[in-house]
Amino acid sequence: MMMRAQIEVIPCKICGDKSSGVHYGVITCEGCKGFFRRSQLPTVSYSCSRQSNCQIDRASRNRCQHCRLQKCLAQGMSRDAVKFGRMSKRQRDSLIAEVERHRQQQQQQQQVQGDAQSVLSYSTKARQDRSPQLLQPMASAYSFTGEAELLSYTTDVHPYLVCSPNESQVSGMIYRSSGVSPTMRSQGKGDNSGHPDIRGFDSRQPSHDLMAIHPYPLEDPYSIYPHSLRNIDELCASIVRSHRETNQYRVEELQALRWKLFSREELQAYQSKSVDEMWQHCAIRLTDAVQYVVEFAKHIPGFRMLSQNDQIALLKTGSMEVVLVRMSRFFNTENNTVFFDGKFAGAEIFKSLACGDLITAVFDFAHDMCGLKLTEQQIALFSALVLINADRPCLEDRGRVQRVQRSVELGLTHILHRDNQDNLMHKLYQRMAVLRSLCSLHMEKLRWFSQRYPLTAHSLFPPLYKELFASEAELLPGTTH
Ligand code: HC3
Repeated sequence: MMMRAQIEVIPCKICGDKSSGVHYGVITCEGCKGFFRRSQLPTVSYSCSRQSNCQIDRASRNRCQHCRLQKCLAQGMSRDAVKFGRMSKRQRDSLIAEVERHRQQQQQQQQVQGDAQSVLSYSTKARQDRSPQLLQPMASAYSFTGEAELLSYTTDVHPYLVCSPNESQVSGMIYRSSGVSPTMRSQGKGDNSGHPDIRGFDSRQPSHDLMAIHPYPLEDPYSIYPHSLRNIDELCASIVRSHRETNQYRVEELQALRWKLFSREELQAYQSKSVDEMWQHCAIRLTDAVQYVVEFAKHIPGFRMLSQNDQIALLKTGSMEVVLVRMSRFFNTENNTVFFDGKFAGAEIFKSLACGDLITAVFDFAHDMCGLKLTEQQIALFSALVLINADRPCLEDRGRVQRVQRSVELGLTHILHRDNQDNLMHKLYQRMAVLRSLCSLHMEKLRWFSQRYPLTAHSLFPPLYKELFASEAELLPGTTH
């Protein structure tokens, strides 16, 4: 078991102070451990007197309890984490690797002190070839240093979420956790150890061979998969696990918070923000949510077999859609509120975005999705299908995307059949069309905003946000109108 002293090379995930170990599932200092413990008392409620986006660091951490708690929650601190006790072997191994990386990073920093990390340039060529931010390590949405923000080790966060601060190359990040790159893997090289061999799926079901349940002869879409993933159950289990471990919040946690609503004053604070302030605030929140979707995508079996450009093309068009699917998990249909910034809020909180029709449509969609009463497994497979869509524009190898899409479709069909809900499939295809219309409305608003507030759009939105929506909204320097 790793000594506490070793973990302490990793700074507190909340304020950056010297950490003292894993507390409530996250590596924190003693101060933030004690703060979180106190914040969980039933009588405690915090509010922010500013815009709920206070900087939390060693010096400022005591200035705003509301924002400090938000950061604790966002990093995954949870009372439940204690109940899970020891980490799994896989998580311990990854924690050891993270400690080693931090140690190397400290050594590098001593050797090359002062080398500022520059934000990767957004040259047109770079943008066309790869999206420097999109598949970057899980950095804070607003990070301009290029420094990867290491994700905490909550006990239910899959180790692959650990990002190495040293890997600045997109390809390094995409393939890091598998240990092999797609070209090596398709030539039968490399081990498949990077692929979780998960039996967590409903073992009562006989393991279906793909061909056994598909009604018509089909080129085996698994031909691009490693031999370890040779049936539909493992495909589903892999996607469900990735979904579970890349959700910002557990449903049980949200249940416990469902009546924690913003006060009138807090709502006022949001509604008195200027349009560009609120857009910047939501852009950061949206980008945070997208980063979890990127991690989810990377562990959909077959996703990493696609070319990097195709992975980026699918994420650019599908990640916002998956955010909206996931939003239904933290939507309370009894009062039409959504969990946002640590409490539940109605559509009115977004008033200063000046996008009333978009917000109404998004809330209606969330409410409608709740009406389908999807299980977490169904949401997981549906999210994967939303992402792996061979009809998306600008794909290099549509056929390969089609093969992966088909296997995910089979997985979703398999799960719905198992749940005796075959009728849901066509409803989910209808929702996919609604998602596309929501995202084109979102792009329309973003074009309006970037013309009305060019400075904010070009220099105050998170780099990842600009990468995500750049092509359609001309948010990147060097793009011509
Ligand atoms: C979609 C949303 C922005 C994202 C908000 C998210 C998904 C962010 C992560 C939170 O954990 C949960 C959450 C709740 C509400 C979501 C917002 C509802 C409306 C708003 C807009 C449609 C997007 C605005 C972003 C913009 C306009 C800056 O691009």
